[in-house]
Amino acid sequence: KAYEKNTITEDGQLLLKKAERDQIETVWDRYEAQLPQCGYCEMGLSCRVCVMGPCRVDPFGEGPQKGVCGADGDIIVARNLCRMIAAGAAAHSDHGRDLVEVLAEVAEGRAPGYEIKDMEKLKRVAAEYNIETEGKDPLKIAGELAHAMQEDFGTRKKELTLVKTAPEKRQELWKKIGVMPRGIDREISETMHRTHMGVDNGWQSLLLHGIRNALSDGWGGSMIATEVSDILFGTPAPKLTAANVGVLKEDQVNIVVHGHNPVVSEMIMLACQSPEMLKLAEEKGAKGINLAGVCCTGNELLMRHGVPMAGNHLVSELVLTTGAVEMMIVDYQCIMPSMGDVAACYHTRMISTSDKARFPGMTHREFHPDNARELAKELVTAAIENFENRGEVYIPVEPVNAIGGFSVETIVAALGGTPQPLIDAIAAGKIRGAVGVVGCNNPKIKHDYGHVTLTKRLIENDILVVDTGCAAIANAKAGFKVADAIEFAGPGLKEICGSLGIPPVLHMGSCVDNARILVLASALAKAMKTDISDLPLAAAAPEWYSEKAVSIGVYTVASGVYTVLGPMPPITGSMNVVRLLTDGLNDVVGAAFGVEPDPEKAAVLIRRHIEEKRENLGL
Ligand code: BF8
Ligand code: SF4
Repeated sequence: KAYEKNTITEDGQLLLKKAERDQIETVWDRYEAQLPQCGYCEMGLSCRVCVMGPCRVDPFGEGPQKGVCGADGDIIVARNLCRMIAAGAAAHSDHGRDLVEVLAEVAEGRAPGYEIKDMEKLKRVAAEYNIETEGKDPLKIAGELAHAMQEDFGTRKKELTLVKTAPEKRQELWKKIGVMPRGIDREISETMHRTHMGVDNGWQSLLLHGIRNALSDGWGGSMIATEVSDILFGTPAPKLTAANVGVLKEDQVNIVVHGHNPVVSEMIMLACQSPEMLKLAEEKGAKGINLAGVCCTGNELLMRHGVPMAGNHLVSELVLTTGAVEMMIVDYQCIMPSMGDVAACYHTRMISTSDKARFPGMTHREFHPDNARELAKELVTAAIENFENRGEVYIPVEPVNAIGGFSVETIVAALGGTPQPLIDAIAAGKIRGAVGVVGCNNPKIKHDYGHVTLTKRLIENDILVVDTGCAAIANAKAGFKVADAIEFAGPGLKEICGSLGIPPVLHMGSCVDNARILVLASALAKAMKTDISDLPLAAAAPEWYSEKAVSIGVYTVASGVYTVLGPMPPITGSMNVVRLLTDGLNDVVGAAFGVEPDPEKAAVLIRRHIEEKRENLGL
């Protein structure tokens, strides 16, 4: 087999060969076994919302045009899309809630090992919630903030608190069109209600609520997740790190964390650093304990501590085929249910940790704020003890260096305390604009090809790239995140990044950290006294797969940013929905979606868009 068709990465190709030798079934094998995938589902035209169905609408106009209840293609497509938004918003926001609960436990002194790491941020966020901070005990502030944030989740019948950090024009627009998010859980719940049979059967009104639901994620659940993570674990600052499977070490105990919430991975990291554990590792013949990440919990650790990254979503199974991983510890989201099966072929121990996420072939050890520190030590001890059970180890590549940790605070500090120098560089045309390249991997697109190709084309055309999620990992592996990567950039971007000593591609974190990109866009718009939709910005999700990505895409567009998707969402069964999302939304929120699986062509679409925005601004 030629694995060049599956992935552009060297480690991916070599490990796919190893997987074949070891008779490991991977995500690509299972994808092929599913082909051809259901055309009705691909177009969004199948419905199993109720048990009068399941129903399908014939896209060729010959068979049934309505489901048993009478829903037509427009209604079915819109309903399905809204349910994807709700699931994505729920995933991000429930992750945010878990952090808020830890913050509340810290305030009560019931979470040994967790603490307030960024006092300044605690005060700043508390001030957004109108909490008095002067002379107050930080734990008291933390408790009040946790409580106020919990209110944001519920039925406040007003507005989410952090929405007010958006530009004023944007907030007015959201009010005017009726999409101002009220409560995080409320919007998710209302989506489920509206999409029940016989409730909202206007495809436009459904999609408008879908927008409100997505905004409750971006400016609500995700933003809370990011802010509270910074408060508890520190606001990221640039740190040198490394990426690809070569970060695993043959002579050390390798522990890999996979999933999303730093609540677990931070405790594992602390346990790995304890002298007691290091001593035990040495006793067992290892040179040390090597912690590495996969996916977004990896991004959380990379951003704050420079913990290296073994790989992104599509190579998560392959990381195990190295035979070098003593233990993989997972929490939730994007963890393939096949992981336990793969691990069973090696000595790797698999541990699930969340009360809401179980997996076949894993041992379940539940983390809670009160037991996290002790349990982390116990697990790290077990991982060290597993070192002697290793079989053959295959780590076929050397890691690539990368710099991570570009929080908005850091970027603004690098610019000298205000976004003005960035605005000046954009105005002078040295930087044409900025683009967020975000999202997943998907076996429908050659692994990492979408991210890396698009990013390369953008930076060589003087467009600054900020990235998150699995896109950020792809770009780190491609070598775009070291200061020397300015060699890949056009002359203007090269000059600006060179003088600031930063890479042309800035790692802004995990997927909930797309909220950081919203904050940055908002800061630029405010400094230019305009709305986000006027700026030469765009976003892209070249290899997206998940419901979370649908929610992100929708809140990004609703925030005024043109967004180009790689894989086509399941909406082509309704030309009305397609037209609204790809064009009509321009008149509603000042931005719309594009869909273009070829990243070369996507780059052209984005460059055109950025030049158009520049022209409108008179630049
Ligand atoms: O939240 S980019 S594959 S790991 S969904 Fe998942 Fe997609 Fe990766 Fe992170 Ni985001
Ligand atoms: Fe069929 Fe309507 Fe039930 Fe959907 S809600 S399954 S279209 S009857």
